[in-house]
Amino acid sequence: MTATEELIASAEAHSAHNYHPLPLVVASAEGAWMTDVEGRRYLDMLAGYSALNFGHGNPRLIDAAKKQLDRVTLTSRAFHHDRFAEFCTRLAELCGKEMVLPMNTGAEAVETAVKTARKWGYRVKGVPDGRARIVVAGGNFHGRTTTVVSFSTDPEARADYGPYTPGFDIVPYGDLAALREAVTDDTVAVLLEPIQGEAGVLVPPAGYLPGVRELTRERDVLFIADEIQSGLGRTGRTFACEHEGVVPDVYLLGKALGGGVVPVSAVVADTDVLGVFRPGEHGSTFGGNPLACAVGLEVVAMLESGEFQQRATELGEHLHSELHLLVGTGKVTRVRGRGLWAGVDIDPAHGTGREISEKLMERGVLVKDTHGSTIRIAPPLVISKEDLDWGLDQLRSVLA
Ligand code: IF1
Repeated sequence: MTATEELIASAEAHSAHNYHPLPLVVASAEGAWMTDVEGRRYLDMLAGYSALNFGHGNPRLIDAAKKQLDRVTLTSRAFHHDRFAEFCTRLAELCGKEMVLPMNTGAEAVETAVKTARKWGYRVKGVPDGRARIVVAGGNFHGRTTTVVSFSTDPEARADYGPYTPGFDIVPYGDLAALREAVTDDTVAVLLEPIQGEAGVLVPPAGYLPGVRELTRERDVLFIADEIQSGLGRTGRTFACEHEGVVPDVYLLGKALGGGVVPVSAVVADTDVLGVFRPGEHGSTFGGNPLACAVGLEVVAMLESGEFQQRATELGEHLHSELHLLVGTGKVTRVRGRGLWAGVDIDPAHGTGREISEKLMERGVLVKDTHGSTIRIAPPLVISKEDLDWGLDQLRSVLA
């Protein structure tokens, strides 16, 4: 057996089979490239589902982490630490909001938002106790906790995990009329991904997000934007909502906020919303820890310059124009997305998304399939134009 085969067999014997990874074993990585245990190199066109927007081993982020490792890594929120205030202040500023509630994973940020919206509904909006409802979209992906999968429409993510948490109404994504119908006096929030990731990088019709903004304002309902995957530079802007000139009441951030180094997530909103919490009512052992704040602060500093958003815009235009040429040849049936983020529907004659991903892997390019014959392309924003072109060459070869 090769080292790869041995490590995969051992992983399969001793870990739950809740994933089906591509058959390579990564040993190291730098920038947009990963190296496996056999010394083969791969271009990373997934970037940890956008957790690695700034690339593997980004020197600024590694440096920030190393410096903090030598000082203090964890205090718990029982004590203040000296990286907390600056992280929260600068992140709030980046979002144009007043307050941050730091957590660790994306799912925890979503859970926190659900609690925030319900508490806000009872304490501020005046919804009768126990009646708060949250409207979400079909095809959503917001995480894997029991409450979050309660409002998933994906049987794979949801089945067998009941009893489910009540209080959610599901409407078709992109359908403003359906949303208007679903909102009642008991609705406390509308929770949406501004671009749906797992659904295949689905961009809603123009005018949808502004329509949601207008409706939620009219009906005194919080607009919660899950920017955990779409945010922090991926689409060419700091937030995907910006493309439509929309400012939600609540931003949910995760993935890239931890710089690909540590899990860092956050709920960001104004004081009239996040001010509902009192000591003891919500929290986390690791949320806002010194290492997380040090890395998160460096991420915020990197985004303040706008250089990564600019890169995503320029390289994104290139990526999408190249992919659209493939639509012209009929090998690709549809391309969706924004910035350095694309959902590519391959003509099923070329195989499933998984088969395409395996063929790309053999050529040294790593992507992730989603439903059917769709692959997702989301390289680190630091990828060079040459590497991006090389990756696209490999896709063309696989489809040749
Ligand atoms: C897995 C997808 C990506 C997310 C949005 C919250 C979370 C996610 C918009 C939860 C997480 C992940 C998790 C990963 C696969 C993945 C994914 F295919 F399922 F949709 F990225 F494309 N909101 N997305 O996309 O964040 O708790 O994981 O930190 O294997 O579950 P988390």
